[in-house]
Amino acid sequence: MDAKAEALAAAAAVDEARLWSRQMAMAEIGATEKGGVNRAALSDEDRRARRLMVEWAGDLGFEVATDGIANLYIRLPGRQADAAPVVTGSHLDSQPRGGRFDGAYGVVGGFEALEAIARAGVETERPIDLVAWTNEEGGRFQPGAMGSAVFAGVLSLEDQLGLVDLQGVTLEDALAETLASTPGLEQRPFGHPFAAYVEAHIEQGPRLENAGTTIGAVTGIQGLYWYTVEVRGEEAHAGTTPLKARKDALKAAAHMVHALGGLMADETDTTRFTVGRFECHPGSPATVPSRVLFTIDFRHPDPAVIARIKPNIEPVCKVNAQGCAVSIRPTIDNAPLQFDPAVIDMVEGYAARLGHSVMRMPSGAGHDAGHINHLCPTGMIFVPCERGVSHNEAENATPADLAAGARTLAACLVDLANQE
Ligand code: HGY
Ligand code: MN
Ligand code: MN
Repeated sequence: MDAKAEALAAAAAVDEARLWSRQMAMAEIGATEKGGVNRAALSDEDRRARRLMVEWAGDLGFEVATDGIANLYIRLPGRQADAAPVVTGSHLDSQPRGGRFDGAYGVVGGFEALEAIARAGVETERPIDLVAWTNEEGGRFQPGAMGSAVFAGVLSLEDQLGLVDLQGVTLEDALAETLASTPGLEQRPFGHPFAAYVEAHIEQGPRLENAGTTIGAVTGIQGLYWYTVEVRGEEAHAGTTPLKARKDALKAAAHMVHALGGLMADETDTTRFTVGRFECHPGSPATVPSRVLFTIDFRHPDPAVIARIKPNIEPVCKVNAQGCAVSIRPTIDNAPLQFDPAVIDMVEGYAARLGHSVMRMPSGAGHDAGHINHLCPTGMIFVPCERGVSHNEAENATPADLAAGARTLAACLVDLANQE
C-alpha cells in the first residue's frame, strides 16, 4: 500500500459505535443531572478519567507516559522508535458544569484514531502519540491551557505550583495526587520534539451546523487575553458610614466592568468580552465590600484592534477605581495565530477524499494547539456541535460527525507519521 492508501485504510477502520460508546463511558465520569460533566482539572473526576484512558491503553498494549504537569501520553509505536512522534490530543478537564465533548472528544476521538490505525494493520515510520493536556479550561486553576503552555515553555511549572483553588487546595497538592493516581509511568521531559500536531475538537459555535458541513479545517485561533483584576477598598459599617466616606470595592469594580464594556463596544460584534468570575469580600450584607476580584476574557482576531484595546484595559480600570486600589494581573496573552498551511490543506484534502463536506474556518475558542503551534506544524479538525452550544451542560454532537472527525484525523496522523 502507498502512504495515501494506508491513510485511507486507517480512516476506514474507525468504528463509529466504539467511539460513541467510549465517549459515553467518559461522559459518566463527573456526569451532571442535566447531561453535562463537571470534571475540574486535577480533581478526583479528572483522575478517574485519566485512569480510564490508561486502562483502555493497557487493553490495546499501548505504552503510557506522563510528565511533570501530568500531561498523559499514549503511544502507538512506529518503525523508528526514536523518531519524534506525530501527536494528537486535547483535554479531559471540563468547565464547571460543562459539556461532554469539549476536550474529551479530542482525547477519546484521538484514541479511536490510534486504535483504527492499529486495527488496520498500518505501521507508520514515526510513533503516533495521543496526549491529554492538563487543565485546558482554567476553571479551577488559572490560566487555562496550562499543561500545553508548560510543555511549550510559555509558563514555568514552578510558577504554577503555588496557585490555590477556591477551596484553598494548592495546584502542587492536586498535581501530586494526580501523578500518584497513575503510578509507574515513564516520565517525559517538557518540550520533547513533536514532528506535527493535529487536534480534533467540537466547533463550539454554529458555523458548521448552519452550513450543513461536517468538517472544519481550522485555519487559526483568534487572540485570547485573560486578566485578573483585584480591587481593594475598605470595610465599613453599612448603616453608619456616609457614602462619601466609603471605599466600596464592589461599586468601583462595577464601574470598571461598565467602562470596559464601552472600551470593547464593537458594531461588528467581533470583539469578545466576558467577566466570568466576580468575587466580593467579605460578602456580608451589612459590610461595605473591601475586596473584589474579577476576571476579564478578551478575544479578537485582528492584531490592530488588539493593539488599540489592550493598552487601555488597565487605564480604564484605574480611572474608575473611585478611591480604591486596583491591580491587574495578565494570566493569558495569546496573540492571534495561523496554523500550518500544509496541515490545513491535509485536513481539507482527507476530509474531502473520505466523502465529508469540509470548509476552512478560524477558531473562536482557545485550544492547546495554540501553544503547540509554536513548536511544530500544527492544525485542528472541527466537527459540528448542536446549535453551537458549548461551555454548557446541553452541549451535544452526533456519533456520525464525531466518527467523521476521527476518520479525517486517523488519515492525517498516518500521512504525517510517514513523512520525514
Ligand atoms: O475558553 C476557551 O476558549 C476554551 O474552550 N477553553
Ligand atoms: Mn476545549
Ligand atoms: Mn472549553
